[in-house]
Formats: sequence, C-alpha cells, structure tokens
Amino acid sequence: MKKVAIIMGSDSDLPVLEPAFDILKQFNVPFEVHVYSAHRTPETVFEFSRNAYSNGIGVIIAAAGKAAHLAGVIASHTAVPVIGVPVKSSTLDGMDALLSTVQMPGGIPVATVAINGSKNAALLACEILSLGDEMLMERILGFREIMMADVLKKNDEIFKTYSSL
Ligand code: RP5
Repeated sequence: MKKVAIIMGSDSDLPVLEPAFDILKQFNVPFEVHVYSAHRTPETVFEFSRNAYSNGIGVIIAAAGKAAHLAGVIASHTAVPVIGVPVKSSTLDGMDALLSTVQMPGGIPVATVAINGSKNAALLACEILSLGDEMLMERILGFREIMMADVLKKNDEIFKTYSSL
C-alpha cells in the first residue's frame, strides 16, 4: 500500500496532528512523520516533495500555522495529492493559516481542511488511498456505521431525557 506522509512546519504543531496519527493507525495505513519548514528548511522540503512519488507516498498531509505556505510549496513540487491542515498557532487564531492554505491560485491544488482539522485530513487521505484498496474502503464504511450508531444512541438518550411531550 502507498504511504501517507505527514509534514509539519514546526514541532510546536505536533499536538494538532495526534488525531491524524490515531486515524491512520486505526485504518492500518502506513505513514511517516517529518518536521520540514518551507521557510526554515526550504531545500529539504524541495527534496522531499520531488521524491515523494518515487518513495511510495500516495497522499501528503501538510500542517502549518501563521503565514502557512508549506502545503502550497510541497504541492508545487509534486503531483501527489496534498491535504493542507491550517494550524491555530498565532494571535489570529489560525485564520491566517486557513487563508494562506486554502487560497491557492489555480493550477496547484491543496485540499484544505478545517483549522486544526487533522482528523478529517487523515480520513480524506484514507479515502483517497481506498480507491485502489477495497479492504480499506470497507474499513472506512464500517467506521461510518459505528459513528452513525453512536449518534443515534445519543439521540435516544437526549430525546428521552429532555423532551417534554
Ligand atoms: C509555522 O509557524 C509552524 O507551522 C508553526 O505553526 C508556526 C510557529 O512555529 P514555531 O515558531 O513554534 O516553530 O511555520
């Protein structure tokens, strides 16, 4: 199976990415994790991105805060799909990172999830990889079934506790 690569702009972003690690482990999707910065280690980002496809990487998750250009820079050097996670790490509460990540000019796409939305980034990465892996697709559908049953159970409890009929 192709791997997912998770790249963060700084080790200070690490806590935001823990939900992504959990999801990928849950779905048995192999992943590697790096701290590479578009402005502090530009050459490493270039090398990584240029070699991503030949290194067996099928999806890249790029998380960064502030003037977050990491996802766009990676995407500019590879056609491996890039999912951007804007990180809330500044006085602007992540709005700066969200706009920097999501507003890519036409030609170089970055699929951007919510601020700190690494869980959905990992799920989207699994969905992309599942197009070539029926068992992974089954695991994702099973996960959704469990989620649905969980919400309906909560609905039952809240309906019984709070309704006044
Ligand atoms: C970004 O700047 C990183 O992704 C991080 O979110 C933010 C702050 O980085 P540090 O100064 O904590 O290393 O590049």
